[in-house]
Amino acid sequence: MTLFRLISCLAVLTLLAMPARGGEIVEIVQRDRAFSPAEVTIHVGDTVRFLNEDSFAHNMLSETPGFEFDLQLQKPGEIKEITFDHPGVVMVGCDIHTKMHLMITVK
Ligand SMILES: [Cu+2]
Repeated sequence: MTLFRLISCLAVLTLLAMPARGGEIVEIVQRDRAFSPAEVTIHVGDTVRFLNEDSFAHNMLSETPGFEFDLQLQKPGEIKEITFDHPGVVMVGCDIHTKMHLMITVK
């Protein structure tokens, strides 16, 4: 076995030994025109799941540069999800209720 192959094998083994990160689902509830919790820290690859417990619709969106999204109209009881694939701090709001604020830190 050449030294290069040995180093390659060691690199692969190191990657395999690293703890898996991401892939978790983190729940955020919308209730009384507010997010609960209003701040959350997640890992790259995690999914934030919004559950609308209000009796009216919401419309989650973010205008944070690099994290822009619009989850469209979310009816009562409806679930919307979004996965974050790179780190940063994301400010999320509601297009209908402009006082709703959520801060997501993606590590
Ligand atoms: Cu709303």
